[in-house]
Amino acid sequence: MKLIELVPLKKISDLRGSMIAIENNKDIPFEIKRVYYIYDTPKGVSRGFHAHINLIQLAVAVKGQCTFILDNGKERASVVLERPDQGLIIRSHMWREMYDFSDDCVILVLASEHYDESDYIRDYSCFLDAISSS
Ligand code: T46
Repeated sequence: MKLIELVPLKKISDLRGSMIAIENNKDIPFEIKRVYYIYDTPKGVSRGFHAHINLIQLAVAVKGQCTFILDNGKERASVVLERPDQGLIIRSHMWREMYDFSDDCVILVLASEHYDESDYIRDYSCFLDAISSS
């Protein structure tokens, strides 16, 4: 499985501008149960630093840009999200860190599950233990 899985999102453009529609199980490989967005991130702030046990998500920079680092315990890779027509799939058991948010950055996240704090692994050594025993 590739660390960085980018999904193209079909842009519908006409003289009035552009629109993107995302449908369950069609444009993305899961059913959307939750939507949230991250914005107004102050300069120099980083977010994430956790993995999920079950959750799958799609992250889209609908405005501005930020850098995601994904880490499967063996390799790390980074990607700059900067296009509203491209989504990043973040699978379960994938450590994520987010850096370098532009002032105008808005990250839209579509999630496969409702919010559940018990699904988070917020300690990197616990993450390594979890993947070595899975
Ligand atoms: C992820 C990355 C990309 C809620 O109450 N409901 C929610 O749906 C979410 C996502 C968060 N929260 C609460 C939990 C914390 O008290 O909001 C607070 C901030 O969450 P967190 O520190 O986990 O935020 P990030 O930006 O580090 O991580 C978030 C998501 O939590 C996470 O699943 O993959 O964005």
